[in-house]
Amino acid sequence: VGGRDRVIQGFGPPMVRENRDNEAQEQIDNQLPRQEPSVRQPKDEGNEMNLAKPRFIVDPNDPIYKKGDTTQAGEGGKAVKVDKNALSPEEKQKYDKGFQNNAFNQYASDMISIHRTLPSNIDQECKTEKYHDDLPDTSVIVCFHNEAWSVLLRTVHSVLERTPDKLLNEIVLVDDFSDMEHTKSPLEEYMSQFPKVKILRMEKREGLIRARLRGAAVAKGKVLTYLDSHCECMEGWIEPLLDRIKRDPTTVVCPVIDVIDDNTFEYHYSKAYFTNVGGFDWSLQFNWHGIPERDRKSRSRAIDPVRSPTMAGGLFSIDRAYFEKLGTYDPGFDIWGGENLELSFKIWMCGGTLEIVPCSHVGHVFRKRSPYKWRTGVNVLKRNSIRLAEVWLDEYKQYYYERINNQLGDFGDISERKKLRENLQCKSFKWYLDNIFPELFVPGESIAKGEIRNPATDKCVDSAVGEDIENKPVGPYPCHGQGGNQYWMFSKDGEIRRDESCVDYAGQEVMIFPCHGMKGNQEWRYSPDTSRLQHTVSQKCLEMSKDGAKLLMSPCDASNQFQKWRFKEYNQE
Ligand code: UD2
Ligand code: MN
Repeated sequence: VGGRDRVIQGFGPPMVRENRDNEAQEQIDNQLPRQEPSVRQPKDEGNEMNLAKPRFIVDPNDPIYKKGDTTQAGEGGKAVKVDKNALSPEEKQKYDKGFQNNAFNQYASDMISIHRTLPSNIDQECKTEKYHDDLPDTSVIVCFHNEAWSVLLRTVHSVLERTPDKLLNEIVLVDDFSDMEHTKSPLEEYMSQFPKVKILRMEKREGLIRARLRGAAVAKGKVLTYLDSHCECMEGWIEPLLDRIKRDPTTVVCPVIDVIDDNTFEYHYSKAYFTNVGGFDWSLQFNWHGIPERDRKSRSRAIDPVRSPTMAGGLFSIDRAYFEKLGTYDPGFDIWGGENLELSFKIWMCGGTLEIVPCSHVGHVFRKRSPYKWRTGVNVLKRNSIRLAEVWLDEYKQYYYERINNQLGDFGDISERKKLRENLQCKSFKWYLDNIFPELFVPGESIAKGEIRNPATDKCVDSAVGEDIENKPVGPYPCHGQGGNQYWMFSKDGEIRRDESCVDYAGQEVMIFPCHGMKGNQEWRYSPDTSRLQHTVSQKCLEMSKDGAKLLMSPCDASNQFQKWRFKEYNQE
């Protein structure tokens, strides 16, 4: 593997050309293909390295290349607010295009220096923390598919400028078959100034998981550190991570991922006290939650590393040999998703530890949508998740399959991955749930599950759940039999829930609210004989409006067919 990879080292000596070559620079600005200048000498085999002098590098007038101007937009991690309506029609177009191409505000990013400073109000205790003085070095691997120029460069510079030289072995930029022009020769020329930066090109679109594997295959550092291509590392980000690995190479560590606003590029530093850890739900989606009670108790300081059941996926450091021992990632994972849980489960189940280190901070631009193309005709994320469930979830995989209505489709061959788990002699998923993530609600403990149907109208209780969904009314929707937003669990405590979200009635509308476990407005009673769903506190019953458009709460009435509900599956005890 990796033999055909083209690792492109910077060609020629580091050289920064200060004089603006207008023509070349304009081409970069417009992201047009670069043309050979007519005066260029014919290629001389064997001597090409010396002839190919960078023609473009830095335009001192372009704000992104400025350094040390504390009055510049975005310095100190501050927000850059662009009033779109005040822009000229041309600029407005640029602004819109930036958002379209990236799903973040490229226009704002292009006003900010790629060397910008970040907030200085960091946790006091982190400033005096001491680390091992013989830390291992790291390769920083950044995979990208069509990343914006200023954003990609800011990622690289934040690593170059904030990682002690002896700890940074190299930066490997893995280009996952981008087609934006600036990712081609301009990127090569620019990076040629920095001998530590290598560019590895994929010959076809691999997706981020295989791209990461190819990066790992060429990396030379003792530790591998992965970052997304829209990050900014804070001063002192790497030492706390490497320190944990130095102490125990089976410890895998994540920095605190600070939010860089997708619109203003404001950097939100998150204090140690607010550190969250990673979890997941039975749709196999990653989520964040507070540090569980038992871990809070065992920690003496907020800045102490904290164990995390899962990782978000994009930003972490791992001992290279340990990553290999764990069988890296499933190379059958395509494009995006699932790999973070695969690695997380594997680390815990096969004897390692996964931690978040509150003194290490890296910002990441969180986006609301994915700006790039996925594969057509296949649900990549679902396929990845099924591979993951088959190999690591044991009998618990059924809970995920119920969510996707048992429609597995073709998920490819997983025999190699099963063999890997066997060879590593990993513990069971039950062990993982009992010991590492006991907070997780397990559907098996519920009395009823599946869709909740009103037979008179064939409509089902339907709602999306999740952090952004709170306080939205629950609606009726024609039953679709696909699980998803119509999949509910009726818990022993009388909750109608999906993962951490509960159906809640506080006297107004029936809403989705985070489960609080205190019964109250989230307690319901159901009897398969009456088929009624009665809210304990208000004594009212859930009712479908006559036109089937709304869910109501009404006085219970045994003869009312609009108050009858059927769970797909009811477990008589
Ligand atoms: C999160 C992770 C991301 C990854 C993903 C699940 C964080 C902050 N981010 O999604 O790293 O674990 O969950 O898979 O934890 N890319 C490619 N080729 C592709 C698609 C993406 O190289 O085909 C690159 C992309 O340019 C980016 C990285 O992979 O640098 C992650 O993609 P994303 O930023 O769209 O994912 P994100 O942050 O929503
Ligand atoms: Mn990302």
